[in-house]
Order: sequence, then C-alpha cells, then structure tokens
Amino acid sequence: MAIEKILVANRGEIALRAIRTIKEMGKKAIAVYSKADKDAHYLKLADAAICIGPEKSSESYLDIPAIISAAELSECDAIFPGYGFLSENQQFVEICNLHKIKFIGPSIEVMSLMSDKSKAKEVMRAAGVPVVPGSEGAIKDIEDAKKKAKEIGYPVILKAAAGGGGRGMRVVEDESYIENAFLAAESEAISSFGDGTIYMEKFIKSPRHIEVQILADSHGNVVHIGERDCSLQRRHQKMLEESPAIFLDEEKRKELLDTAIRAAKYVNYEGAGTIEFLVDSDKNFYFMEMNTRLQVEHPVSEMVSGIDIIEWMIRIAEGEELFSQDSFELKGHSIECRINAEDPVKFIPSPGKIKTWISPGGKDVRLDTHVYAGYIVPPYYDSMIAKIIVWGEDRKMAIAKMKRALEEFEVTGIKTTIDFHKKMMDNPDFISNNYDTKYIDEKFLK
Ligand code: MV4
Repeated sequence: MAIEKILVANRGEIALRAIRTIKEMGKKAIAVYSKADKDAHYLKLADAAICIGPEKSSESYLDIPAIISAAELSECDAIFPGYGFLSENQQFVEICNLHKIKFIGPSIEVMSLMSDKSKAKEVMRAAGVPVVPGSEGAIKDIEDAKKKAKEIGYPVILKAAAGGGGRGMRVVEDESYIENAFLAAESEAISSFGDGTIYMEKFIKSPRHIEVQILADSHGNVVHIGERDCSLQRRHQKMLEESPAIFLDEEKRKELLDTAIRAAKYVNYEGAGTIEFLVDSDKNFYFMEMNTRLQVEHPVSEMVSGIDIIEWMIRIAEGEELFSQDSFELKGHSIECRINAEDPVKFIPSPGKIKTWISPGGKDVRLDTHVYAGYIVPPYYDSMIAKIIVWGEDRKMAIAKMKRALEEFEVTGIKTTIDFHKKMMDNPDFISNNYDTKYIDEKFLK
C-alpha cells in the first residue's frame, strides 16, 4: 500500500527532519502546529500546515481528536509521530487504526508490552536475552521486598514498572532502608504514572548505557544499524551520543547486536526500535528497556550506515521488504551533541529570541535544527533546539571535527549548551572514553 500523504504529528527539529525525508520520497507532508509555533519556518516547507490548538501540549500536540481531525481534513493516509508526544501512546494508535490512518510505528501489542518494563523484562528473559537478576515480576509488599532483596543481595534498585527514564527509582543499600524506599518508590510511581507497580533488580554500579538501533519489516526481517553509547547523561537527560560504542570489543559488540536482533524477532517487532542495555564494568550487558519509537539520537546511526531511518520507517509501513544486513557497512565514528536553550551551568531553560545564529558546516557536519536568527524559542516545550552530528574516520577524528564545529557555532540572545560541549571535547576523561552514566552528575560538574 503506497502512502501518499503523511501528517507529521510533532514539532521542532524532528518535524522538519521528517518533512525533508517525506518530500524526498515524493510524498506530501502535512504539518501541524500549536499557536506557539505558528511562525516556525518549517511549516512553509510542508505541503500544508494545520493549527491544532493553543500553546499547551495537552491541548495541541497531545490532543488526539485535534490531530485525527487534521489528518482527516487533509486526507492523510498515514501519521508520523516522531519522538515524545503521542509516539508511544497506545490509545492514539488504536484511534488511528479505527480511522484507517496508518500509524508509522509498531503494533499496539508490542507497544503495550514494552510500556510495562517489568513484563518486557520477563518476555526478554524467555527469549534468552540477558537481564539483570531481580524480582521476576512485581514486588507485592514490604515483606516481599525484604525477602527478594535478601535473595538478590544488596545493593538493589527499585523501579516503577510503568516508569523508565529514572522516575520512581530508588537504590537501597541495606535492609534498614527498604521499607522507606519501597513506599517512596510506590507513591512516586502512582503520582507520576498512575500505576504503583514496583519491581526490583540488583543495582549495577556506574553502568554504561548502550543501545541498539533496529529496523524490522512486516515480513519478519530484522536488521541492526549498530549500537550507540548514550552514557553521557545529566539527571537522566542524554547530552551526547556516539556510534560505535568503542567500550565494547568486537566480540562483545557482535554478541550485543545479535542479541538485539533476537529480542526484536521474538516479539515480532515492526518498524524502527531501540533496545537499551545496561553494560557493567566487566562488559556484561543486560536488557533494560525497548523504545518503540524513533529516538532523538538516530542521526548518529544514519551517519555510520548511510541509511535514512525515517525513509525506512515509511517504506516498512508501506509493506516493503527490508534490505539485508550484509548489504551495507557500518563505517567510521559519529558523535551527536544536543544543543539546548539552557543555561550551560545551571541547566535551567533559557527561552527567548535568538539574535545571532551562525551555524557550523563543512564536510561531514550535519545540523538538525528548525531554528535561525530571529526565531523565538517558546517556553512551552522541550528545550532542545538543535543537534550537531559529525562523522569521522575514527573517534579521535570525530572529536576533532565536533570541536571545530562547536567553535564555529555562534548563538546570542539565548543561553545554550554549546559551551558545555566545547569543554567536553577537551575533557581528558571524555577523550579517553573514561566515562559512564554517573560522569556528569558526579565528576564533571563537581
Ligand atoms: C539501573 C541502574 C543500575 N542498576 N538498573 C536509569 C534510567 C532507567 N531507565 C534505568 N536506569 C538505571 N537502571 C540497575 N539494575 C542504573 C540506572 C541509571 C542510569 C541508566 C542509564 C543511563 C543513565 C543512568 C543514570 C543513573 C542510573
């Protein structure tokens, strides 16, 4: 089934990113916007743009009836969700299906399975994927928590089944803390997700976060597009991502990539997805979560593979068969720096009007952004305004390229994370790849 017209149900850089590929494929792109985004230039690049509501996300980009109406009105046959907003909303997929609008993404079944982190883990265990030793399902009460923690061995970590991204998590060092930690995790999970289900794992100290990009078609074919090291995070917010993860040796990397493919096949995955792993200091890897959407950091995988991931999400949605694993190569090294409209020291949002915007360029430098001089960064949404992605023959050359690109970048009017990344490119621990998920919070900013 050929898709002709696609509604881009998102905003900012990812909306522009999607419009570009849709146009290159000879298809029509319909943009949607909230009142806060009415003057954004990328709206003019779409074949039409429809206002879906006021500034607040809940009344615009998250408003399912408004988005479905826009798709119906403009006679779209498909919706591209991007990341965030409705990209992992099962109810939205269900309504798209009822309206015979193709949701460009996985099935409701697999989306639902992966949204329960505890269930997803048990399914992965059944698939033979390594998982962190833990409670094998939900913790019933405090007594159960004490019993399981004793079996697993302290320290343990309590996690919300409906969570992800760090909320509702508690590390417990010994039995004297377990009661308080369990009650705190439970109430935080209820208030954040409306679901207090908690599970337990052995706590892994200073892990790496390494994830595998996969593409899966409707015919059962699955390929990986390499792995990304996303360990450089601040308070569970990724700052920089790179591919490949040179922390892994060739043998471990192959094992990780094969495992990700096995995991995707086991759940009959379709579309683009990411399988996240925790990797301990001995390089043992464990399944953590599967993200059933396109991710912010997908361009680093595109840079090392030459594959347009959005193009293939669309082709898969059309029922096309995937290319084979050996039809392409993963070559060189790519790094992405996220540029946020933020104070680089205090990390608080810095919305407002951009006065100067002199952007970097040159060979193997990619800038994914929807902003420009004169653009007003609205205060209502995520503060990420651009991503610089570079490619080099190896990691050292990619770092040199990124350093050069960051030096070219000149932004005034708002504060950005450009200076943070400049410091990182000169940081000996980053240069020697000596960092983990605790690095920024515990070392870099100390
Ligand atoms: C862990 C862990 C250590 N041991 N699980 C944080 C986000 C959530 N998705 C999982 N997270 C963690 N799970 C065990 N058993 C440490 C983290 C963690 C982390 C993981 C990935 C990236 C950044 C992180 C920062 C702090 C803690």
